[in-house]
Amino acid sequence: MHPSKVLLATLFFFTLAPWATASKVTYDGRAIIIDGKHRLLVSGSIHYPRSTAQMWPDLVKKSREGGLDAIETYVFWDSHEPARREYDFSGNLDLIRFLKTIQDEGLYAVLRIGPYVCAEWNYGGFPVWLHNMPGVQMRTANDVFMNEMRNFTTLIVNMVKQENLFASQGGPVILAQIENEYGNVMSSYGDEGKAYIEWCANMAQSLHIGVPWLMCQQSDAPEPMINTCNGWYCDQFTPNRPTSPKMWTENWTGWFKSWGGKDPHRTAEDLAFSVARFYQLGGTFQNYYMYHGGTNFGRTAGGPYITTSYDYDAPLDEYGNLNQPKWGHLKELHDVLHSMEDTLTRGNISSVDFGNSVSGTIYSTEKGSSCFLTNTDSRNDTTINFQGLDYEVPAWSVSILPDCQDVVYNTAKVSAQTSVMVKKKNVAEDEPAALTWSWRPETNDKSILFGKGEVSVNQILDQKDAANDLSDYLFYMTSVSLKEDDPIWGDNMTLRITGSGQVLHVFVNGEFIGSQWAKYGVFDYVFEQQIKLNKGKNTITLLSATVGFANYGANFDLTQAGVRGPVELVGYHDDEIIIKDLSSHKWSYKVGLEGLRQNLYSSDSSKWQQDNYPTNKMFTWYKATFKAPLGTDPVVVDLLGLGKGLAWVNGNSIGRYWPSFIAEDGCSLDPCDYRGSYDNNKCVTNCGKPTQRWYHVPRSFLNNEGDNTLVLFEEFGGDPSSVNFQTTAIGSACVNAEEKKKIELSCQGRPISAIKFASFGNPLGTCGSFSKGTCEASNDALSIVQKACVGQESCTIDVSEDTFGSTTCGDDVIKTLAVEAIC
Ligand SMILES: *[C@@H]1O[C@H](CO)[C@@H](O)[C@H](O)[C@H]1NC(C)=O
Ligand SMILES: *[C@@H]1O[C@H](CO)[C@@H](O)[C@H](O)[C@H]1NC(C)=O
Ligand SMILES: *[C@@H]1O[C@H](CO)[C@@H](O)[C@H](O)[C@H]1NC(C)=O
Ligand SMILES: *[C@@H]1O[C@H](CO)[C@@H](O)[C@H](O)[C@H]1NC(C)=O
Ligand SMILES: CC(=O)N[C@H]1CO[C@H](CO)[C@@H](O)[C@@H]1O
Repeated sequence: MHPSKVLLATLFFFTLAPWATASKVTYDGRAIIIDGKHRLLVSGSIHYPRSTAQMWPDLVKKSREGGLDAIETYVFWDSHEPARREYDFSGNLDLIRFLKTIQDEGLYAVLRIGPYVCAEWNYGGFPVWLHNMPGVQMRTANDVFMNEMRNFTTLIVNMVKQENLFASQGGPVILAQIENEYGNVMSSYGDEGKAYIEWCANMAQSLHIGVPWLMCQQSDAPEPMINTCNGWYCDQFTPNRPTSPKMWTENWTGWFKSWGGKDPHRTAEDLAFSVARFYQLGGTFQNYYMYHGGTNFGRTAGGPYITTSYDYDAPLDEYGNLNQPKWGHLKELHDVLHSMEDTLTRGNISSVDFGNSVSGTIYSTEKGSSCFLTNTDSRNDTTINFQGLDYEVPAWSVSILPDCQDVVYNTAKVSAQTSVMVKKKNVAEDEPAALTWSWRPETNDKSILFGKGEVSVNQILDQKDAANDLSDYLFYMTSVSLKEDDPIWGDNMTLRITGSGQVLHVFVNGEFIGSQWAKYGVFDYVFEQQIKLNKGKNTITLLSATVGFANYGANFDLTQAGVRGPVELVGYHDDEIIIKDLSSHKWSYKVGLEGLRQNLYSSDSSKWQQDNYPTNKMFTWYKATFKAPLGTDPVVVDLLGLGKGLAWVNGNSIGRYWPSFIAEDGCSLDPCDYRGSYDNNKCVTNCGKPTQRWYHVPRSFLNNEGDNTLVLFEEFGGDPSSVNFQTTAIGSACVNAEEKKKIELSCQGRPISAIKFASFGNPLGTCGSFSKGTCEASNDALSIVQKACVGQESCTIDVSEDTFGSTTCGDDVIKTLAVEAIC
């Protein structure tokens, strides 16, 4: 088409679309019905603030190409309303732009407003000012809370309505959600909880959005809310009314990571098994949580202790690259399921039990039948006879037979490519090998350590109350006067802080005496250290650093953050223990840090020192300029050598960093076995290595021409000398597929440069270590694959004797093709 015609066609489409295509979304006991058609829908979660607006089109496009029908997102109240009635919908908080990106790609959207969202997001998405409103009680029948929740929910609904984005207006939003997993915690709220959930339902209904509302994990969801399932597996789930379809709003594609935690990994085989099984047993809508996890920029990570990376082992990795083979294996499954949409959403269902954990399900309509065969045994492969034919059903797998004869897909047989991602320096030749650093201490003003705060009360405060979430850092300061005849006086005196904060740094009379932080899920530690006090007045200063507020559990919002106390002096007198409790002394509070107040991360202050920078020095700011890595591949910064702190690139926060936190033990040496029930402790990796070493720097944060600035606030002390920027991209691609499959090899937009290995027969090994088996095809597989692929961005190969010639393997061997391609 002529370019001007493309433009005309595009204009035509966008002008007409909003009012030309209003859709009616309803449901019955089988499925969501859109414009009279029963739909089998596959959805995936992408949280817009966990990437950048510049990344959205590519993420949504890759989602559509992966076979998704819909994108699901939460709405993040604390980010949108950082101060009461002050709103932010700019940059990656532009919800409307995100929904329009979904619409432009032709996908549906599921809008989970919450506004409580959990999501490993700071404070579950609640703004901390809400916690500080007088009389508020969260998530229960409380007027202050309900008024704020209605106010925000209405605001969001009105914004979406104004842009005609509900399906009833011709927009992409087919479903919305109010509250979130309340059923899990409701019993803790008693009758008030029941009244609250009724109120939620009525409030949502009163907003007249013209599409159905969902409530996930809410077994008593009031009519007409649809109750849905969240979990690793939802095949056994039944909605609370026969008139509601079986829907799965959160199918965990992997898991999140905590500081000190291991890297979670859910295999493509097991994830596909859980999805196929759900659709086999009558499910018609499922959502991947997450399809793209992304990054917790700024201070958005919840927890406490959720890492900055929210990769989630999702089908699209943190940077937006395809996570292969997961993405491709699921795409094939989605394509097969969609081809059976009519039969699965309308057909009569019957089931067959073959014994030995093998069962079948047959869906039939007047037009034909589709079948599933499942083996839920976690060890034994089984062969069964079904309608006169023998079928081998591997352990822990589902076979799909769209015509009830040919197995088109088996969840345990992966023919999608495995991609090996590599990091490269990709810098211009004239770039120096190491960055040049300038630095400055956090503050030269020691007065802060001597008790000069902003407010004082005779009690130890929750950090949320005292700092209102304006910073991770809060100083708690008090003084204690001792006379020589004080019974506690002596050489053997300790300062004991029980129920400590997440991270605690302690100063006595302005001198640092020690730090401690929660490790491996144990948040209630006791800090105790010998101290020397002066006669007369002494100051005790505690610097507490939070690493995300709690986001889950009954009354999670009341979990105290920061120093909890008691704070005590412990002394000994004539072998007797004497305890002086300082908890109700006058405590003075100051929100830190000075460098944050001065915007050191963005301003061009002249106070940076150019001389030799210090290493392993607490509370130090570092700054360096750098050139953006060449090309367009995603960029990461390697922060190995540093302790803990905050990082900014050109004034944009890339999150908290903590490479010195080593992931705990507990990785198995055995290869990961997809068979058997998954949970987040299975198939973990990265034990004994930094929990997170690389941090995402979105391309849109960088200037391609000229200089960029990296600023670090180092809290623990570290050495920035080896900090460097790298790009991350696919390095090689492997397939290992059975015959009769058509496989595709792709270097994701760059040419395949070489084929390192190819063999058709019974090759051995895994990606990176393939070797020839005992039998092989007569033609040279390597040169066939080279001819088809080298120089191409992608190539397709028919895995058959037609392509590779006959083999000496014998009929009882299932022949496979193994290929390793270099990108
Ligand atoms: C939200 O509250 C403000 C007052 O704080 C009010 O002006 C506004 O109309 C309310 N919005 C809705 C949708 O109720
Ligand atoms: C399901 O079975 C009933 C009873 O045999 C039949 O009337 C109906 O047409 C069937 N439905 C479909 C979609 O084939
Ligand atoms: C597998 O088959 C064997 C032999 O029939 C049986 O004893 C065993 O319980 C089955 N299941 C597992 C998980 O091994
Ligand atoms: C302090 O005194 C206690 C009680 O007598 C004793 O157990 C402890 O070892 C002493 N510590 C030091 C460092 O002297
Ligand atoms: C009950 C439960 O485990 N809920 C979790 C569901 O998954 C989300 C996302 O990972 C978590 O935030 C919830 O805690």
